[in-house]
Amino acid sequence: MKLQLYVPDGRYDPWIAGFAEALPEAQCVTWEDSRGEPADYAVVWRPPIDMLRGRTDLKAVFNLGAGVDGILRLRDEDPQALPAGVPIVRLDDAGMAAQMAEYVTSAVLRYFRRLDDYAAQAQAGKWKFLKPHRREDFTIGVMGIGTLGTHIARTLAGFGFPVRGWSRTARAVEGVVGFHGDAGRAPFLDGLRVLVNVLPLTPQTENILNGELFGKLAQGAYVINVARGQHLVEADLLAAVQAGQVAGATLDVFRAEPLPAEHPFWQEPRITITPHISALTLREDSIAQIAGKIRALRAGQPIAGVVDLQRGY
Ligand code: OXD
Repeated sequence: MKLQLYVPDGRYDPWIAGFAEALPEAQCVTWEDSRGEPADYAVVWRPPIDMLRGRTDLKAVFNLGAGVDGILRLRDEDPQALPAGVPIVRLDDAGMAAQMAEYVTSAVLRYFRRLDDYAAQAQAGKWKFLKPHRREDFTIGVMGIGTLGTHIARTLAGFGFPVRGWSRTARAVEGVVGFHGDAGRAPFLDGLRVLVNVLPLTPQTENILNGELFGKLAQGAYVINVARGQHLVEADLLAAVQAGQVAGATLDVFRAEPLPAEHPFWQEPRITITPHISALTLREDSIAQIAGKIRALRAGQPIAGVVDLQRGY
């Protein structure tokens, strides 16, 4: 059995060592060293356009992340870029849900407890009480109730916040008020104090965080984007922050990464920037999950995380 790997940073050694341990029966090769050779499985993150085209030798393509846009968007460049009939499998959770819940919760609590305001006061040597927000007025909306979004919504509900969830189709999560589809979008957004985006990136969700949406949130709402930069119309967010409609934002993802030095977000103190770290791919967990799925496939068993190519996630 042959596994062909592609990671954009070219740091293959730990992946090869990990698969050698988790799946000793497999020969693990890099795409660069085995271009043109058949393999049984590809394990990739943001593969190059010519890696998967026509690859009917593959039994499955494993994506080293939760979001599969880096693979599916190859079709925009070349409609034949993906091999017909070969399943694409995303990581489900693999340690990411807990990391994302930590990240989002810390951003929410920082805003809820006014810690940025206190930090600014401390800089100015000012000791001053600020009126606290009321938890019961602090409705948080999570857009995207998949594995990661469900964990985030449950974690926030565990702090006693009123939490709403929005998804394409109806999803029931205990302690979370569910909305779905186009009809559910306006009531979901109405008056939210915090909006958290964890949606998959698809043509339907691109640019979904825009001025029109910000206008439906409560005045002075807070925006957290941990999904993809292409969800956000950056100029609209900047305008909404400058107009006070949005109080601030914590952004982990951007249209261009690394965020260019001249980007206006760097100059806006109400926007907190992190370099796409909200949920790192944990190598050991990912290798264990992929090895388990390969064994299941070889035993003819079903696996979770197979991407619906029409739906786009
Ligand atoms: C992912 C990511 O999709 O890291 O998993 O962005």
